[in-house]
Amino acid sequence: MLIRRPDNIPPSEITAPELYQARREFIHSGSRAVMAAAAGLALPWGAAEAAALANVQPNRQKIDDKPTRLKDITSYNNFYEFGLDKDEPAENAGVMKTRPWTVVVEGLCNKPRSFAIEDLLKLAPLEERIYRMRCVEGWSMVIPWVGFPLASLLKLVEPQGSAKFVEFVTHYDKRIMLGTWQPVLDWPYTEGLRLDEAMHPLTLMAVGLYGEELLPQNGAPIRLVVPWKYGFKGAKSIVKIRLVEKMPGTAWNKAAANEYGFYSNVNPAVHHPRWKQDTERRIGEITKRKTLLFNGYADEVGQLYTGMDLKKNY
Ligand SMILES: Nc1nc2c(c(=O)[nH]1)N[C@H]1C(S)=C(S)[C@@H](COP(=O)(O)O)O[C@H]1N2
Ligand SMILES: [Mo]
Repeated sequence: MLIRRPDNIPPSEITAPELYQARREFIHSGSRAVMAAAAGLALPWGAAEAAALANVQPNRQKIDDKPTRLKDITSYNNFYEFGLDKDEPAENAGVMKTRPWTVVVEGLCNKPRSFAIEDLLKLAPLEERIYRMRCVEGWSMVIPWVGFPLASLLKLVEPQGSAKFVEFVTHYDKRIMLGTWQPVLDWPYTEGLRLDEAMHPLTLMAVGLYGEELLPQNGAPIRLVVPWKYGFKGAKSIVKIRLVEKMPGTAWNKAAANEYGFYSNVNPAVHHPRWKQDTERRIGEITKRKTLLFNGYADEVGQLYTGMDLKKNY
C-alpha cells in the first residue's frame, strides 16, 4: 500500500503548541473557522463548513501526543467507497447526504429500535476524546474526537445473554460511491467487535472532531472509533448495528483473511505479511516512532485478552 509523506508543508502551517491550546479553548465556544484561524490554517472546504457541536464535555483521557492538524485529518483519509487515494474521500464524499440519517440497532436484544441521528446526538453527554489512530498501513494521527461511548447506546437496547458480538454495517449507495464500482471489498463495508470490546469505555461512537460535526470524509454523521485497534475497525457512516451470537464477517477479513484478522489489535510484535508493524509515521512528523502494544492503551484494555495468543488471534 502507498504511504505518503506529508511534504510541502510551509512552516506557517505547522501548529505551535500555544496555538493548539488557544484552539482547544475555542472548542466549546467557537466555530471550526475560528479555531482554524487561531492555528493559521486555511480551510480546505471553503464555505461548506461543519456545524459546531454544543455542550461538549472536556477531555478526560490524558495524552501527551500533540493532535494532528485539522487539515490533515480531513484531507488524508481512507474511505474506499469514495476512492482508493488518500485525497479522494475529501473530494468525493461531499455528495453523501447525511440528513436525514437513521441507525437501526437490532438482533439479540430486548428493545431493538431505530435511532434518528438527532436522538443519537442527545443520547448521552458528548465528550471530547483525544485518541491515537494507527492505520494498518503504517501511519498514524492523533484525533480529538467528539462522541459518546458505544456502551451507552447498547445498554438502551438491552443485549440478551446470547449476544456475543456486535456487527456494524455502513451506508452503501453505489450511485455516488464510485469506489464500490471496483470489487476491492465486499460492499457494504462491515466491521465487528466482541461484545466486551464494544462495551469497553474507550469504545466511542464519534459524531465530530475538533469540536464540530464530522465531515463526510471522516464518516459523517456517525462512525466507530476503537483506539487500541487498527484504524480499519473504525467503520464510517454506520446505518446498522446488530447484536449477534457468532463472530461476524468483516470487510477486510473477507478480502484477505491472512492479512487482516477479526481482532486487529495494534501489536508491534505481530507483523503484516507484507510489511512490519513495529514503527509508524505520525502524520506531520518526519522521523518514525515506535508502535505501542494496543496503541498505548494496554493498561486499559489488556485484560480483555488475558490468556489469548495474540499471534493467532491477530
Ligand atoms: N466505511 C468505511 N469505513 C472505514 C474505511 C473505509 O474504507 N470505509 N477505512 C478505514 C480505515 S483503513 C481507516 S485507517 C479509517 C480512517 O479514518 P479517517 O479517514 O477518519 O482518519 O477509517 C476506517 N473506516
Ligand atoms: Mo487504515
